[in-house]
Amino acid sequence: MRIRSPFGVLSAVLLFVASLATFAACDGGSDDNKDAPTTTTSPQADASTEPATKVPVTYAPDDATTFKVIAGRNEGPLDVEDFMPADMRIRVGDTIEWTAHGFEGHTITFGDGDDTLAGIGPYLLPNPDNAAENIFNPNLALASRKQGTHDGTTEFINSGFIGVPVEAKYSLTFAKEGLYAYLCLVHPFTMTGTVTVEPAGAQVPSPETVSAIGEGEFETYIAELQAEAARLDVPNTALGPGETTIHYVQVGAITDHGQAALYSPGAIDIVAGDTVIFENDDRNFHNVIFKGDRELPAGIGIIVDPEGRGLNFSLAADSAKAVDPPPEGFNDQTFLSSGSMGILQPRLIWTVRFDTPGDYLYACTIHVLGGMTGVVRVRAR
Ligand SMILES: [Cu+2]
Repeated sequence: MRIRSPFGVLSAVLLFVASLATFAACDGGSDDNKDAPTTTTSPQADASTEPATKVPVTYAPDDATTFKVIAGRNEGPLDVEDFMPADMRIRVGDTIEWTAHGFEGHTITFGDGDDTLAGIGPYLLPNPDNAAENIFNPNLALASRKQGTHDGTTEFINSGFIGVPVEAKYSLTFAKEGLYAYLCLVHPFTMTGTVTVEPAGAQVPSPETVSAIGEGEFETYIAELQAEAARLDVPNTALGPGETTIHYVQVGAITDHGQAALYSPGAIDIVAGDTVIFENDDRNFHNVIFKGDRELPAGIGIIVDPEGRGLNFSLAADSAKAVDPPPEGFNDQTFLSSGSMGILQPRLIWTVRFDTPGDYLYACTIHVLGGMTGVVRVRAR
């Protein structure tokens, strides 16, 4: 889902259904092809933890061990949204500690496929304390009652949102052999993983090897995002009516492992009378808000659970409501909003004509934490 739109509980439900399908597909099997393994220094290299880069494989000590997995990490506007490594092999009594930090929260969620997750309900609910907001369903956003140990039953275990606005860790100890599928409820399209729990004493890669693989994957995935951001950060224009030009701005960018909270190109120089077409055709949702002479409206608020089950987030309904059509005499002092853009959002494309010279600053209120801003500089014809 990414953080869901304040509009469209229906959209959220549809997306939620999609996420359930993703989970079901991954449940009980690790057919999720991550990067193909490359060479390792050991002929016994473990095929279930596939290194993205060359990593020396050593093996875990016999006693109960903690393994660290990266559950999403960002560098500025580039957000890797994946479990690194995604597929783990451990032994009964071992613990996995996930570390999450990004500009969208993550969850580590184990369940019983469709049945348990279907019980969560819709992604978004009206905020009972503030009619101007939606909040995430607490079943999704907050930690489940059951924590600490996965005992092999199919009970729902959820970390709740972690990793935003600050880095957070989450641990589970595995008490029973088996293959356990899990996912991030916020990013089910990229964040799925498996934990294979073998008998105590089995030979599995060491925590150092696991961490090296995870760090290597992070570097690979960041490089992919950098390359995609660079590819998009070039002027993209077409002939418009009369002597004018149409300028395309890509809203957000994705790879198979994450997203870039960027407008591409972030700054454009145009001539009065030109048109800008903003487009977001990906799975994340964004908006384009010209704040004009106002403060940028609040996008997301943080709600601390009074029962200590973590953080929830509110979404200001106003923040992403489209101003349609753009007001007469639109200039750089006028508030104007695309509303929410993306697949399953009210629009993929938003077209704005700029007739008045000025510097038009804009931002995405969903990704202010990622610094998602842009500018259209309009000079006289
Ligand atoms: Cu955004």
